[in-house]
Amino acid sequence: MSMNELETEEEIETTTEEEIKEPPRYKVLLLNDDYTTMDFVIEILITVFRKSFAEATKIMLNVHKNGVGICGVYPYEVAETKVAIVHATAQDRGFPLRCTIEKE
Ligand code: TYC
Repeated sequence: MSMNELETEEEIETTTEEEIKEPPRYKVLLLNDDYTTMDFVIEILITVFRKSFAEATKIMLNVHKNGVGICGVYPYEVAETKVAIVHATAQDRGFPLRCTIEKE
């Protein structure tokens, strides 16, 4: 192999770093309000965020108490899709439930 076919050590390191870099992840944050029922929030956490009933109850009560809480962490498009499903479902049922995403 001739010298110009060889990658320099620096090139090899750069390539490797790019290959192992994980895609950025986004937290989906659920916001408290005074009108959405606790049962509906639990239903959303089970169906959209795949939580168990016990975990969904814990998350809902934490948001109720502290104003905001994490439902899950996902790649950007998955997080955005879940937010859109929550907003569409809440609007359909007449609840003002809101959630948002935040880069991890
Ligand atoms: N605070 C609401 C109530 O008392 C319950 C609730 C919890 C609403 C979490 C939104 O993200 C939320 N009915």
